[in-house]
Amino acid sequence: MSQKKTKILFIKYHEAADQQPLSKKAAEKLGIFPSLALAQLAAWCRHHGYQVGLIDLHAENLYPKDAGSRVRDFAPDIVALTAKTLGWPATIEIAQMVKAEYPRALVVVGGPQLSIYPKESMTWDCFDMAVVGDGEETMLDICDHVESGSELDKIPGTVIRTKDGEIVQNPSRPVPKDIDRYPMPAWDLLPMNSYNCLTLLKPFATMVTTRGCPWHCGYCSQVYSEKLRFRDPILVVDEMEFLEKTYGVREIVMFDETFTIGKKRMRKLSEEILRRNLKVRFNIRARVDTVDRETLTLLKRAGLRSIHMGVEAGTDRVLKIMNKQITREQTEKAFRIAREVGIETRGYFMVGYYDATPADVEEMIRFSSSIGLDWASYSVATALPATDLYRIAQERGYVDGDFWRRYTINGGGPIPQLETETFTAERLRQYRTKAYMNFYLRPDLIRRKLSKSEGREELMEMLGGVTVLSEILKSSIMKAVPSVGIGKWGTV
Ligand code: B12
Repeated sequence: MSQKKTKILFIKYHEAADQQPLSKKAAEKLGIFPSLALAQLAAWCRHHGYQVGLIDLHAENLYPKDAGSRVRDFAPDIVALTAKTLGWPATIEIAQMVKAEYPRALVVVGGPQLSIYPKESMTWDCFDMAVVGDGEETMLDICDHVESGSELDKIPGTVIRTKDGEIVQNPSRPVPKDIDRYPMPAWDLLPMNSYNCLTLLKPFATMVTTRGCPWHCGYCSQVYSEKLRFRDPILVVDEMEFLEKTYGVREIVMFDETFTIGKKRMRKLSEEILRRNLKVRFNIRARVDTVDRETLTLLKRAGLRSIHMGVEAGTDRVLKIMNKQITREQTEKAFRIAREVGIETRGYFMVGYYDATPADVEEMIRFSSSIGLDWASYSVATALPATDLYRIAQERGYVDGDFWRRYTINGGGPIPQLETETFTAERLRQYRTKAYMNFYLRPDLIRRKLSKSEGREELMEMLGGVTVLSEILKSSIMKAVPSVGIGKWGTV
């Protein structure tokens, strides 16, 4: 394909910009990950002949003010940004920098935040266009319009500001069924050696092999189609092989909310990894009701290093309130199997869901130490937008009206803690500290970790974990964020 003249610069915000006040060192240990959204969109645009560049502010430890000359040097026609709700203020800052440094670029923004508050987000005039939902087809359409110099006001899937300043949302696009059409992320544009996470073998990469989620957990931001779509396992293994051979990647984080859907798919994937004799290890997130001994045994043989599952609560009553659709018994069984198969395990728990009692929280703390986990993460429930939790919190007055809408329009604001009749913010913080202490200061766990540690790397991991944990517990912020979906991946 001949090269087109339109140039697109993708810029990833500095995730630490809106994170809790941890030291730079601790924040880096918690994780600096590639932006799959931007790398994937860059690959797709390049595949269609467009010239692309990518700046990962987080990985390069730059803030928008440091990136002006890079933008001017690249001279983009389009600057493409991504935003999660918590990354919204950081995204605005980049867009404002671009408008100041290189005003002729069209600033396009997409991501979960735009699917929730598309019109409100566009009240910020540093953005020229917002994209709702899956981005590939819409982004390509925008590039084609820019390339041909056509009017940009009627592109499906976008929100625009008209010449009279009116914000108009165009009709949406159908959810793409075949995600195999999209090339793998433009790994060559990413600073692969700058990504970091305490618990991962380096260098590492991340992948997402499915899109959509059919479950409706009450705390999860429902920003995607519930229709599940899968990448062909052979293409997944192609990418794993590429990452191992090209970048020496030692571990891949499979960021799918539920990696283990489809026994046949799991079998095909594992057998293909084994057939190609890949050495790269991987870790996955799963629901406890989607794992079985046969699948985990195969995945383990194929290189599965650890499995993360959302447990969230210690009582079936609270699980029901969360609409998690699992039971304590299923949780015990899933972790027992994982342990017996020899896979490292991590559980995610939530403190302070509405209608949970102190007895429920105490039971969660006890339960989390009783199921043989190697790692546990405890978050204080946060009512993110587009969740049932947020709807209920608004109805009951736990948050002040549509907080996130105001946050969007104001460009940020202190994240509200979910204080209920039962729990003050301080009480929740105490419970979270208690949970961490109770879990990690158990002599049996320390003994088990020391005896299992395969060498220096794992010991360093543990020591690093202690440093980060002590900073988190000292910080006044409870950092939230429920064990998103199936289980959080360990920000806290
Ligand atoms: C990987 C991941 C992370 C990684 C991020 C790595 C990185 N550097 O990007 C880490 C672990 C750091 C992380 C952190 C958090 N995450 Co997160 N994360 C995910 C996860 C599992 C996958 C994201 C991904 O890569 N998907 C694959 C790509 C290809 O899809 P995508 O990002 O959606 O992009 C597509 C479209 O959105 C769109 N698009 C996106 N950007 C753009 C830009 C343009 C220009 C265009 C045109 C289109 C477009 O096109 C893309 C391709 O179709 C999602 C859930 C999910 N299944 O997507 C949650 C999710 C995005 N995270 C979520 C949350 C809540 C968080 C945290 C707040 C959790 C915490 N404990 O702190 C933090 C926020 C950090 C921050 N400050 O931003 C929520 C966001 C909800 C919201 N309202 O914003 C999600 C949706 C989970 C959920 N359902 O609740 N997360």
